[in-house]
Amino acid sequence: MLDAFSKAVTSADAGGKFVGGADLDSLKGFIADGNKRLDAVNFLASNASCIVTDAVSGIVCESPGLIAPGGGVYTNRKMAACLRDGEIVLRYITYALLTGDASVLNDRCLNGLKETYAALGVPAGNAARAVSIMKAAAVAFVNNTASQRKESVAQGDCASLASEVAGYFDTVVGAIS
Ligand SMILES: CCC1=C(C)/C(=C/C2=NC(=C\c3[nH]c(/C=C4\NC(=O)[C@H](C)[C@H]4CC)c(C)c3CCC(=O)O)/C(CCC(=O)O)=C2C)NC1=O
Repeated sequence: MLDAFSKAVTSADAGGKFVGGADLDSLKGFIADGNKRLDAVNFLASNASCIVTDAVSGIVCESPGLIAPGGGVYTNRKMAACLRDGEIVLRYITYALLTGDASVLNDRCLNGLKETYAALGVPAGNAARAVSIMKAAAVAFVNNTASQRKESVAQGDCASLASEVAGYFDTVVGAIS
């Protein structure tokens, strides 16, 4: 597992260099924005079931064949597996957001997922679409613009955290597409 700090050490050591300059500046920024980051993680974690169920019902609305016989979430067992996968992906994304590093997401969640989906006949396009709906919701939660679920928190600029989290969702889409 690599986080923003250990990554700076690993890359400095690889070059036999001290940690300094731009590396330290980016870690300073990481700490300065720490409370915002923790709030963002908390907003996503505490709204996880809302984010996931909304995305899965979204793909079913868009592609009703998913719940017809033979469809990707036809039968309760498959629907449950799909909702669970959404929760798993979101959980690993919150780990990445917490640490500022996608390696745990890549190593423990995405590694081999495309092949697993192909082997089981999970429709990759619909799965990617669900992830992008979750992305839109997550960005709204991080920016605290989710209209029905505003958090009372000091207002601040969370644009860079929002684009960071968006990037993790893009990583997931890229890995399963
Ligand atoms: C380490 C982290 C981890 C991941 C990432 C994971 C994913 C994962 N998703 C699976 C299945 C599945 N995943 C889905 C998901 C979907 N079907 C759709 O049509 C939708 C597009 C989509 C939801 C958005 C479904 C339906 C299955 C069951 C497929 C089947 O058994 O026929 C399976 C096969 C085993 C099982 O059914 O539990 C794995 C391993 N498991 C893990 O432990």
